[in-house]
Amino acid sequence: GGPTRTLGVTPPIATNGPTPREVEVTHTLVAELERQRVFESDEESKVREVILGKLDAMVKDFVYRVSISHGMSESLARAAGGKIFTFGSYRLGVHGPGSDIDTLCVVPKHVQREDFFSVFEGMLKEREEVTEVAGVPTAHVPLIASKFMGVDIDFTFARLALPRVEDSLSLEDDNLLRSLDERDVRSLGGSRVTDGILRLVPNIHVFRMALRCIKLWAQRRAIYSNVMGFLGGVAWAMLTARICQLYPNEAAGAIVSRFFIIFYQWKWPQPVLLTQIEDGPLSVRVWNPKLYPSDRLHRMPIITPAYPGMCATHNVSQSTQMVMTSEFKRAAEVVDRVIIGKTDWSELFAKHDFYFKYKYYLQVIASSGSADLQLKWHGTVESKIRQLVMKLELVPTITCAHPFIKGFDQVSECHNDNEVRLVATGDIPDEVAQRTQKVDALPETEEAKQAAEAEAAKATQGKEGHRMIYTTTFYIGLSIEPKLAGEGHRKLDISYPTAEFTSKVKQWEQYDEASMGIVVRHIKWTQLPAYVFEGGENRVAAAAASRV
Ligand code: 3AT
Ligand code: MN
Ligand code: MN
Repeated sequence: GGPTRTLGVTPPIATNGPTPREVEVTHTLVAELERQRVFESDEESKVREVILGKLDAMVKDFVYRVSISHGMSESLARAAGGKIFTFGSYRLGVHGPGSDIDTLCVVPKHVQREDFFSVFEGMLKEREEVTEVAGVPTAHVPLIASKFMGVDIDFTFARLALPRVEDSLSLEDDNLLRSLDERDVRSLGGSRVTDGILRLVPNIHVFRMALRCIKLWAQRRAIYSNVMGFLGGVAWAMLTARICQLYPNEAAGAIVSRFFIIFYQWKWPQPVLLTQIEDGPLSVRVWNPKLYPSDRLHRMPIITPAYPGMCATHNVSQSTQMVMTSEFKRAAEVVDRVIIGKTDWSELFAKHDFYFKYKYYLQVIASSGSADLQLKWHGTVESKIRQLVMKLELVPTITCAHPFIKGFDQVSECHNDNEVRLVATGDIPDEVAQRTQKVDALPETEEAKQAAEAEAAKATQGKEGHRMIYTTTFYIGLSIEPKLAGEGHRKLDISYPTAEFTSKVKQWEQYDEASMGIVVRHIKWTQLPAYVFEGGENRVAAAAASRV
């Protein structure tokens, strides 16, 4: 072929192709990913294509209907167009069998956001293929979540300053952002960033396979979560893309190996960039640590490649950075052994050992009296855990405050006030434990909410003082500085960060003292409840198994 186009902010490190061994380990990697069921079947991908065809027609019909209601002629209303774009894992080509499809409905300027949440949402509800519809117009990125032919679909919306949206429209041009509403700019961001990443990798197939590996590894090692201060899907994709740029002709197995070595040694806070950060037509700020002190606080900056360039990792703290760095190191060592034939890829994807690692854990228990309330309370508390972690990092004896990526939801049938109090503080008596169940999903739709309410009413009906109490428990592992020789008992004092945190979450506008609880307490490893060792094994059996 001709000269290869250089992608990225530096020239590549090496332009050679893979060695025979690198080709071989790439084959075994693909086989392992298949065994781990990360790919969907051909039939499933056909269904997604059919769905997208139908959705694109629906968006055009939506624009047509709104145009007609504005008194436009039949032909002008048809010409107004409308187009559906995708972003997220489906657009990147790294989605699994259960992934949703993230879509962006782009419409001309006479179609309003209100029309989207009335007309379009109404059209969805009328479709026989649709089983769930839930509009969230007030979210940071407003969306309609739905299920279409059994597949979860997220619809976001952007209104352009154009009279028509044609099928040939590309969202690449920064000038499209001119004179748009802030929410439209944000909604366009998801799609523009994903497309930017795809444009900036030298070989899309290699990038996809490597990213599938990195995503599975990060999920298994419990470091895939933007909210908790680790990295989310977009950040993992950008890191993978950067390694692809540095080794443009390598195979996926080799990309994965370089990925761990390079990011273990990366000189943070040097940012990871896929392209130079550019200025653009808006007055919004672009990431710039020289100009903005708050940007200097980012520990592992990974900058999005579409204008306005932003840091996708502003949630990373000292502790989560430490955890990720040690995971890069472990992974680099495992992959070294894969390459010399001393182990196989499955070891890379071994489950995390979070619940074996620490002597002490913090439990953050959020409780309330209804499933509906608990969904919001769970989210509110979850979004503040990061702040608790950062406060804990300031305690002199704590060297690392490691948050687990998800909370555990449960519901307990309580028979009196004392039981309610015990459940809310995490001291569930055996008797109540027998009336406690894991909650797989708190209700997000009106139907699910009513079903949960009906079930709770059935369990407590006519029984004086009986109530269903919902809890979500988050865990933070604590590394404590070892005692110095001759030093007496070291007391761990977390009262200040804990008090700060509880008062912060209680500032939530919907907080209500009477119906919601928030408790932080520390426990020893031996006090961890059985449910954290998912898979039914008890602590002792799980510990024994992890030592094999
Ligand atoms: P899945 O395969 O769907 O699990 P994904 O990377 O597609 O992986 P999501 O569907 O959750 O993950 O998110 C798709 C994109 O939507 C990623 C990001 O650009 C945007 N996004 C997700 N969550 C939020 C959020 N809370 N706020 C703003 N943007 C978000
Ligand atoms: Mn998705
Ligand atoms: Mn989604």
